[in-house]
Amino acid sequence: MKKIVLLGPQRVGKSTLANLLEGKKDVLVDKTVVPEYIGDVLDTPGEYIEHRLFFCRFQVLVAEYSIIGVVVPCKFDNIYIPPNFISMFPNKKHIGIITKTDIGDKQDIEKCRALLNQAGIDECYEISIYDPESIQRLKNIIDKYTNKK
Ligand SMILES: Nc1nc2c(ncn2[C@@H]2O[C@H](COP(=O)(O)OP(=O)(O)O)[C@@H](O)[C@H]2O)c(=O)[nH]1
Ligand SMILES: [Mg+2]
Repeated sequence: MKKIVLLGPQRVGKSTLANLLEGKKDVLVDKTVVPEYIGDVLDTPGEYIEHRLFFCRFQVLVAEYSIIGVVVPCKFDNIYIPPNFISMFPNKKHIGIITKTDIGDKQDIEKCRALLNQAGIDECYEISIYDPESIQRLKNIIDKYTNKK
């Protein structure tokens, strides 16, 4: 099994994170238009969670991955994730990833946690690309759940 699929709205930092998780720093990411396989990480376009049309496609894509990571940014205005969305994937480990914590405060993070909880995800991790320790912590969690280094 590969490690993790990153799923979340557009511009939340999925592609940047996918590269960092695979040890690739300073990669300039463009808008993701198709699913991209980056080592053991699968990076998906925002449309995969924003439009129901893509849900079935996503269900096929995740088959060979252990974890689904739902990514939301610390500060957001208008993000909708269907309630209990994650129940569509009963056999996967689910984690929430709150990005861009460098531009938010505790209240913003609580709002993210509430959004992720509503989507059916209890376990959440906070990261910022400017805080290498936060990325390492997330890497360790992913390795723990996949028994892979
Ligand atoms: N401040 C801040 N910006 C970030 C962080 N992670 C990503 N970004 C920026 O957010 C923008 C969108 O990132 P991208 O990885 O393309 O998002 P995606 O559409 O979800 O794949 C880019 O300008 C990134 O540099 C972070 O932790 N903090
Ligand atoms: Mg992207």
